[in-house]
Amino acid sequence: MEEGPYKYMTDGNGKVCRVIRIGTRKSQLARIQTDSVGDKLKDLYPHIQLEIVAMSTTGDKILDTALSKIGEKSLFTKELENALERNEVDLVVHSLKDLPTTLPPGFTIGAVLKRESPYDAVVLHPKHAGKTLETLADKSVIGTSSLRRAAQLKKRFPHLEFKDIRGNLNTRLKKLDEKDDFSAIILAAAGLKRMGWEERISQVLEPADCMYAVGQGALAVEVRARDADILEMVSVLHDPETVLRCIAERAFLRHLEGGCSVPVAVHTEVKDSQLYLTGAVYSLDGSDSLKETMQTSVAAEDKSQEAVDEQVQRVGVTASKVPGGAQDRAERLGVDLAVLLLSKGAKEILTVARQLNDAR
Ligand code: DPM
Repeated sequence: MEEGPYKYMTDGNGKVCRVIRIGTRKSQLARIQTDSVGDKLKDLYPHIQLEIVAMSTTGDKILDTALSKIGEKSLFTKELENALERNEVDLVVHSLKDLPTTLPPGFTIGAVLKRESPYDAVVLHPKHAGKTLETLADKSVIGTSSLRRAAQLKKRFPHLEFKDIRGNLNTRLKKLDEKDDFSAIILAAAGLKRMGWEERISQVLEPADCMYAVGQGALAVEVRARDADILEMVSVLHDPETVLRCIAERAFLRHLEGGCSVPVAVHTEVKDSQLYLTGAVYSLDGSDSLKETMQTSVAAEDKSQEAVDEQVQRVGVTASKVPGGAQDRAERLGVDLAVLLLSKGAKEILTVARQLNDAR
């Protein structure tokens, strides 16, 4: 048997095989997301042994504070990364939108899976069935602790009020249904679908009402950057179009120096080999905002012209099977759009938003 920090097991035929351990948060959504990636790996590699290791993270423990107020950037990821570092797990499944745009050294995103709906959805208190944000009564209270959602929706629906709501999806739906505090809550459509609660979606928000968060709706697999075997194994899970969109979105957010605590929103689309990125920043009440769109070609280029460097990470993502030139252009697009918004005053808007949010 090979020496090393890994765990091995003997299968029914006396053959020694490596056990692949997947780390996950304990919430039901995290378990569902992890199982779906585990099932895909099982289909692709029927001989591997999978083991799921569940743990709590800071983000799961601090339930009474809005996410945007807890200074820590890697709220949902730190404990899982510690376990990766100590070889207690070999890969970790996250919602891409919870992963900081700069990962700690030694880690990389080895797969970004095909994106589900990236849009936000309205879930109504049952007594308001049939209503929309537009038709809810004046001063109806909407639950969200996302500065991004609140900023856009305050501007668009000035008759509504917005209050923080925390906890995992189960807790939030319970708070909505069993109390009278909220008329509706806003959640990512992708999470609701994965939980099997699609029928609770009464309205999917159009980009004109609410643009989504960077990486929203996509799952990411984080691994040790030096673990070539695991990187190779998970690399087949990459969805090329999702990878290019998310590299552009993450490059945009990183260059703006935004985290999960600033009102930044995006929209991306690939059409006829063109990648379109719309990005926006908002003041907390949405009254001040900047929004621009740029595009770039993501056509697969002539191989001979392409500098192949399999080790390059772009905004934390390693995707050696996706054309490197297209990845470079996607990253450049995100940076260029951020530069454009910064030249128009994005920094001032975000600085004020951060200060006001900290003072809340
Ligand atoms: C981040 C935000 C939220 C999560 C901020 C934002 C929502 C917080 C809130 C960065 N992470 O979106 O502007 O509403 O108080 C989260 C969810 C999912 C991943 C739940 C949700 C599931 C969807 C996905 C929490 N992270 O947004 O409804 O995989 O993208």
